[in-house]
Amino acid sequence: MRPFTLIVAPFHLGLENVGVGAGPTRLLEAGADQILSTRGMPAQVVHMRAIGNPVTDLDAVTDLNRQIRHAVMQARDEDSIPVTLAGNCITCLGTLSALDTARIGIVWLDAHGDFNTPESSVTGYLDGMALAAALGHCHDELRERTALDTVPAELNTLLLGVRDLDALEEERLAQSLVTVRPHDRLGDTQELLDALRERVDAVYLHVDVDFTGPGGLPREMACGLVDHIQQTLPVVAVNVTNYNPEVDGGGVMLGCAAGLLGRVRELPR
Ligand SMILES: [Mn+2]
Repeated sequence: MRPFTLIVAPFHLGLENVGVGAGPTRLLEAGADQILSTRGMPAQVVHMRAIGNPVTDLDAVTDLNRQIRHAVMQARDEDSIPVTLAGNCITCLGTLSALDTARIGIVWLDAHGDFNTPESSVTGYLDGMALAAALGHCHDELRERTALDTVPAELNTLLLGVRDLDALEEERLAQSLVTVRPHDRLGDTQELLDALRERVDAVYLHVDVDFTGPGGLPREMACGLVDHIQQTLPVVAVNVTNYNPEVDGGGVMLGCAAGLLGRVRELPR
């Protein structure tokens, strides 16, 4: 059994422990390291540091992604499985830059497409461009500064669980080779995973927790989906993002996020 390294990145853009940046800390308080224990030993926890006086949000994001890249590489050197708790989905760049992206696929669970570019985005929100940036559609400087040199293949990317796409974003996805399945059309997931297994050695699993919970995929189905992914393909790294404890009064989303982490516990070895 391989141990887990829990990489804790409690930031929303440049802000520490604010909004979705508070999610990683809350999950750690809820026992994320215990949930990811191996043979009774909790996961090793590695804390990402705040950047001092970032000039721009992109500087802060770049600094954090470089730290995540280093932590993911170190975990893999130690034959440990890196699981990153982060506020923002754009942290995918840090994790992916530490992996052999020519040989891995991406399974991206999200209520949103994260496939906007600065040109298509209505809001300009960076996280709405995270997958597009990872696949080489925008923010080249972020990828370059994180040393994500080999852009993963669109063809080897599954975007599952979406229910809220912008019109232009939907067009962009339709013109891409990314496979998209809305939350209510996940019936052929196993076939998609089987086909992906023929093309890649392993996958990066990106879990934006907003794909489950109220309005999204029911928690048990979400956990079952994570199980299916891991039963079909080796998962080399996981990011769990976008949990905002400030808008989770009843703790419903905390339960969902902790439940999903518990299923990562069942990674095949
Ligand atoms: Mn999302």
